[in-house]
Amino acid sequence: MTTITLNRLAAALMATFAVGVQAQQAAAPEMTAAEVEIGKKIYFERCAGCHGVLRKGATGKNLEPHWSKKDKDGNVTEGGTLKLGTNRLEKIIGLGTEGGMVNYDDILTKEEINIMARYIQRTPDVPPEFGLKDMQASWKLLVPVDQRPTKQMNKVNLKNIFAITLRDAGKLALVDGDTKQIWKILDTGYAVHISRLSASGRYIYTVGRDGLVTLIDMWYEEPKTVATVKLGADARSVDTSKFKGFEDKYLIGGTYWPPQYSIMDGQTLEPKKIVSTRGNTVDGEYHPEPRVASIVASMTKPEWVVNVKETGQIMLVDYSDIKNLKTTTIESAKFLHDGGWDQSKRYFLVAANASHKIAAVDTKTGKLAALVDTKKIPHPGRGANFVHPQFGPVWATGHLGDAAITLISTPSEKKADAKYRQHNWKVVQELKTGGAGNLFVKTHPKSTHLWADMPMNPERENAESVYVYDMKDLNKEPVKLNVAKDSGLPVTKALRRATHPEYNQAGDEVWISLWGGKTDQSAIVVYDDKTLKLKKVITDPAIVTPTGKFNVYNTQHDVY
Ligand code: DHE
Repeated sequence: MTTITLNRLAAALMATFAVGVQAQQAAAPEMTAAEVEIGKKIYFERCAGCHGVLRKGATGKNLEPHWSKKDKDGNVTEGGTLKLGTNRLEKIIGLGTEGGMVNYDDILTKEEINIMARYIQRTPDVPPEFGLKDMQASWKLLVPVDQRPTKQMNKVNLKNIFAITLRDAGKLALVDGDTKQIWKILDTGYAVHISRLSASGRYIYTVGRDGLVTLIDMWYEEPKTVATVKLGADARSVDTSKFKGFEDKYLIGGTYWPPQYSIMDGQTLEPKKIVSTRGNTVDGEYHPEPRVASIVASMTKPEWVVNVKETGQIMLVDYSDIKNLKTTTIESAKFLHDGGWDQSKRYFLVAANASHKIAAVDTKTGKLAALVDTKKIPHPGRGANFVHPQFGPVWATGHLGDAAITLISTPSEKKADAKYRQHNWKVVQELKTGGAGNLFVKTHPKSTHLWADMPMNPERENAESVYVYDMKDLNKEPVKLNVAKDSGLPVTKALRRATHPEYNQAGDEVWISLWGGKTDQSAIVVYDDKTLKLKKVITDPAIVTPTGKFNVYNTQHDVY
């Protein structure tokens, strides 16, 4: 289906609002139809992720034209975009803010910034809904299961393959971790976001921001896309069924728009079910756009943990009978984003980022285990687990809005760890970093190092570097590695953000993406984890804007 059906849906929706919207648009600065189209496209590609399609705000501020914030006496303290006006909005978009909004003056032209400053003073455009029939119409089974290889047809060590997001190319690079050679580059969705592995380790599932899921089979001589399906208009997360007896059976995908999750066949992507996440926030307000953020598959029950951003509700979705779906809904805190398992894989810890909290859910009891206050805007990626010399098992998160890595004590059922129980769910230490703007922390059970990036820091020196902490002595100053300099690549106008440390299967190398401008040369920079010495720079004209990297073994087994 059907651009025609989609357009019909969109037209019907737009007609309903047309009269009211026209009256409200009258207050906004004039725009030509072509400028509105440019605004719509840039808003979707660059802004909707943080501010929401309906612009109600999440990690980013509310951007509705008539929104206002009042103090307890009813005085307006902040106004909507109409109150801010074109000049002020141009400055915010161009230069960014101290609140964490990045500057766009090196990404958008002056004209585009002006268009966006006017566009966001208009009433938000509402994209069409996307139901099961739409999803079924988008589904392409390129190779049926019975026509696929019955055994691995190549000699590659699949466990050490890295699936690397080539963000602005809309492609995925599969790089052989043993030889450091590019194995294959495949087309995926627009601004592809994350990749996850099937329980068997044979299939890679990749999701683009445009909602396109790509299923890649690594058993061929060369990896091949065997199915694709659209989840909706805007998506960030997928995971598979990993519980015993359900390996590779199902895939779940979460969308930002429409706000819902979808269940598919794990080997063909045939759409099976869609469930809406619209509903009430933990504060009791109805929200029309509660987006699905991180999703993770439990290995102790046939369940997925589905984190709903705007409502702050964590859903445990039981997939043992998808016709009669049972869901446990756990109240936590608003604006859930990314997260990972603790060491025991019983607790899932997720950032409620704009609430400055980490929520921990106990997947054994199906209850909230803790809500832990952190510094400003925690952003763990999947976090990092290790044994603290003084406090025992801890899980670490960095922050977008603060120069700190928070270490939270996590429960352990081991007898020897009983002495640490008094600390469980408390912040036991905060490590200082070189500045705010951290996105990902990472370690490995075989390593004594904790790696942290800060690609969103406004200073070039920081954004292009990573910090490495010695977990045996956390009071020691961390080692700062300037990844951009180490790469030996020429300096460019755009920042070359060093991001997303990822270990190889053996846990003795760390791969960092050097994420340059779309037309600049980027690279993957590999360090020896023990010596912290540069080991290899993987660069090629095809390595365009590399960001997330997913080592097959570590992703399959949640090693971090
Ligand atoms: Fe991500 C994970 C959402 C911007 C790289 N990102 C996630 C997850 C969510 C999310 C919900 C968790 C998925 C899961 O585990 O199921 N990301 C968003 C956004 O809404 C946001 C802030 C804005 C947007 O418009 O998308 C955003 N993310 C980015 C980037 O700009 C990054 C740095 C570069 C890129 O590739 O787009 C980026 N996000 C990542 C990566 C992960 C991720 C690499 C997976 C981390 C992991 O180790 O699992």
